[in-house]
Amino acid sequence: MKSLLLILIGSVIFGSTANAGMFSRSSAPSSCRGKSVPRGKCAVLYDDADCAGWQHVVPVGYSELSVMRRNDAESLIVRPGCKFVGYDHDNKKSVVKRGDSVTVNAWNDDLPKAKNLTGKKELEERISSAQCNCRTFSAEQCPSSATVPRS
Ligand SMILES: [Ca+2]
Ligand SMILES: [Ca+2]
Repeated sequence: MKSLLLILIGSVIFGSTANAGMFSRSSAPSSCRGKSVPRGKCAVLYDDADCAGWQHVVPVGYSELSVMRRNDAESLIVRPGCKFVGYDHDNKKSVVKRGDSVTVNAWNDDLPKAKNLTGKKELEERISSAQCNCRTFSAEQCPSSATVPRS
């Protein structure tokens, strides 16, 4: 009877650990917690997954990444009320010439959206330019910085 109880407790602990692992993978990347989109800005790109390495602040509107930063970003956070579209190529005038795109949409969110870019389809280490727009405010009107919650 006692050994059965131990097995039961063991499986409960194991089960909850497995769930916690799944949860952290499907929710915001853990090390993005506490990271902020600065006042007046739309999003922040990071060198590595989970908001690690260099960071590049993305303004509202169209912008291009510097030679050092393009084809290198692997995660990002987007201000709530904004939508980020990253493109494979850069071209100020033609959206078509920007090639493949990845969208991270926080348009209807109350909190910043954090995402790891995974694989070719999500333009992992491929983003060269970005179009970032916000719902209710221009760059000048962006409120204070927006922070990913720690829990
Ligand atoms: Ca990188
Ligand atoms: Ca590219």
